[in-house]
Amino acid sequence: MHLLGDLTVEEFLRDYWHKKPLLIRNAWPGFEPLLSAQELAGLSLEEEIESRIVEEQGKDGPWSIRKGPFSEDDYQALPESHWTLLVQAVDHWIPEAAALLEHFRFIPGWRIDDLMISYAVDGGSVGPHYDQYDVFLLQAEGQREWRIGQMCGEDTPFLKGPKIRILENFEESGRWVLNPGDMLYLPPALAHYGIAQGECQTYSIGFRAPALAELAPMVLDDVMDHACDDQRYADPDLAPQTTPGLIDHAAANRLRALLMSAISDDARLQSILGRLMTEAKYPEHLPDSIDLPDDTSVTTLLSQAAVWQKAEFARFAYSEHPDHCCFYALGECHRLPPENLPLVAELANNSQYDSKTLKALIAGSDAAQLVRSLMSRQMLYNPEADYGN
Ligand SMILES: [Mn+2]
Repeated sequence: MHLLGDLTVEEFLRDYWHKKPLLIRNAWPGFEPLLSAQELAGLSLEEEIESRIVEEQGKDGPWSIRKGPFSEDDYQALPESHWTLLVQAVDHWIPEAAALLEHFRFIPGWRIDDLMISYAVDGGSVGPHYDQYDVFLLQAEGQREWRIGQMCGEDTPFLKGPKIRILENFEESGRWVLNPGDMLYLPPALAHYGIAQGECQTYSIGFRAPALAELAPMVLDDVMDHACDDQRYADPDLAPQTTPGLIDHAAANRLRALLMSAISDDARLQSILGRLMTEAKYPEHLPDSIDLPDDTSVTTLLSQAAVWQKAEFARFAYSEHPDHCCFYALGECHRLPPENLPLVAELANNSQYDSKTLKALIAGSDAAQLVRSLMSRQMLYNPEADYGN
């Protein structure tokens, strides 16, 4: 099943992805919510689960936001209308929610951020705003009206009072009421405003695009690690100077050439993306490592289950190079011989693994060591076993 209605994946990527909004009626025919409103509220009582409640008229003024964990009393005290509960990264806690994200693998998996579920009572909204992320908004239960507005940017003004970013101006350019199974795709920076019509649940499938400010320190570290003393500003093209104090554009071009040569290696840039994009979303909530018996081979350990599952908290990626391949997990790069490419591809392109397939792909000690380490750090688990996730 693909979720793009009449469009092919190629057409969607060419005409809409990262460019313009798209409404897909009945994208997921017969969609049933994974959790009831009560179960979702239950998640928001948990310490380690990131949740927020937004009230249009709260104690601290319009568009007030509170962070979870919440209590039963918090819910008792809420008004009958005009509030929204947002629960982040539901895919980390509910395997069925992680499985839902698999339907969005027509976008690189390492671009996926999480599944956020929003439950709203009648009139509930988080206000007119924009995000830096691409997002698919899948209507899971009830109805929500979505209005879309203008493209925003750095200079777009926000209301001064609220702690959440609410646009000062919203220039409506379209509106639709979404029913269960309908889906709206929004590119980054497009203003949008969703308002619940009665109780409803909306699933937001968000995609991360790393900011230059996040990437720059990693790029700098990489440049510093590889810099040699003979990589210097060089001016063999120097022309006679009548203004010896001037730093001219030719100087800027020479510096640019030096910097470009320092970041020209694809493998190093792939490693930066691989490490950044597989970092844990909640590093403080990683499970403890488990001790695996030293005298038991990894293939014997894998024989304990017919199927192994990628942990919901884990993000895997890989890259392919002439003389090696890399596997990325938890922000680390594991460098392996080129013959292990089929193994790292299997791990990163899927989220469930046939035990026989994995065993057949483990060739050599580096591969065995990698899989053992994924098992011991609980990034691979046996879904049948009760220690599970
Ligand atoms: Mn949004």
